Amino acid sequence: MNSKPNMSLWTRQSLVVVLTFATVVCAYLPVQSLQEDAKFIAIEQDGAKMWQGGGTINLKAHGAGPLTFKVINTLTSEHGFAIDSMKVKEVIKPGEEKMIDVPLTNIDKATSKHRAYCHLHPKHVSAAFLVTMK
Ligand SMILES: [Cu+2]
Repeated sequence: MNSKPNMSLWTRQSLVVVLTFATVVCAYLPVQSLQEDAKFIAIEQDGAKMWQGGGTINLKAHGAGPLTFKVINTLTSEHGFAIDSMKVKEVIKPGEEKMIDVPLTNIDKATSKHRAYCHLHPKHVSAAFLVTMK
């Protein structure tokens, strides 16, 4: 007789724990599964070294967190990775794979066209990409 209400109390408490856990998992999962907003790879094509990648990033769908770029240098010497309109300037070592976070406040909202280029070697081909608000 006594064990029945105790049992249901325990069930309810464990349900609360499970639901809390599920909520926490759901809150963090999209951030983790969405690894990067754009990927850039330094490659050599037809004798020209270039940053390849980009695409279109939708800031409205992205939400409030920083943009995350995955930057990979497949070449045998270091290359610069700079985006003036996002206050990004990094040097990527040969073979290095780097995640770069850009706070939304660093992004120039006056333009939707952005350009990732190598500031170490001006001749290297840049990658153009778009950031939209819709
Ligand atoms: Cu370079």
